[in-house]
Amino acid sequence: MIGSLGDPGRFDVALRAARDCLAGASRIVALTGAGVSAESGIPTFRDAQSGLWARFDPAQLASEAGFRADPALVWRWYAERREAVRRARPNPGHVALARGAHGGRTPVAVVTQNVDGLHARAGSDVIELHGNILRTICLERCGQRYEPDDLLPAGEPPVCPACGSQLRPDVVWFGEMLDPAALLRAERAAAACHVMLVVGTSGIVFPAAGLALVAGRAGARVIVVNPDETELDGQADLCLRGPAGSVLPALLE
Ligand code: BV8
Ligand code: ZN
Repeated sequence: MIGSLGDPGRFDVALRAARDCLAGASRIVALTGAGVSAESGIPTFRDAQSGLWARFDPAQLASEAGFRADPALVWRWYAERREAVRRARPNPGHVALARGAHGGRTPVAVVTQNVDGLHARAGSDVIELHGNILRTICLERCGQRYEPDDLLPAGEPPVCPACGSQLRPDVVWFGEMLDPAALLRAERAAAACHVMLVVGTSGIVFPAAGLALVAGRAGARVIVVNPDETELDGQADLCLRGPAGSVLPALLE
């Protein structure tokens, strides 16, 4: 069933059906993507290519080969995105997920593809599949690492003070493995949940998008929240076509 905010009658029917799905659920997981942070002013991964970055392919910039080919360019791209993240605040969608379902009595476990840290800032218990853009590590993984508030050495990119290589953002680039422990926790949560909310993701990037399939195959009800169609709509029991910042509070309150 698809309910679109553009068709209030059908949307209300779909929203009520989604709330019925949640009524008996005690294990709820939210798989989120860039769309849940859009209303916090952070361009979605594909939108992030506006302006100066329009002529670059994100999958090319967000890769080790892309970084090694032009470290200064990729470092500046991440520096711009870090500034946007530091200015951003969690929006009502993040807050609704952090509050949980059933008046806050049932927690929602968040598995996110986002690297902006906003779910944690809203108070969610979150698995970050693709790392965190505000953390910095050594390109050669010598062990040198910087937390979000640590002062970084100068340079675009800075030189690693421990081994002389370069520093890079602590995110998972295309072609890189996800942290096996994080992925295993996410797979277990997806396989055990009663309902999976798939929020603000185009469902293009794997293995993250595959978690919706894991949930569905294990018998969970899958509810997509997105203003547009996604690659995961075919696996959903329900699609609520609207922005996370207004749909999630209505769904979870
Ligand atoms: C892996 C961190 C394998 C970096 C990210 C060729 C070579 C190598 C790998 C591959 C290959 N071909 C395919 C692959 C697999 C690849 C992949 O999936 N590629 C895609 C493009 C096909 N995956 C990988 O490479 C992964 N690693 O497979 O390793 C391996 C195996 C063995 C040994 C070694 C390696 C790693 C993937 C992680 C990449 N890193 N991020 C950074 O951020 O800079 S991915 C990045 O893009 C995001 O984190 C996110 O995951 C993804 C963007 O997707 P979305 O979040 O969905 O965002 P998008 O913009 O697409 O959509 C936004 C949605 O929001 C839209 O639907 C929109 O409608 C909606 N929306 C808008 N407004 C709102 C809204 N929704 C709700 N409310 C609103 N208001
Ligand atoms: Zn180093």
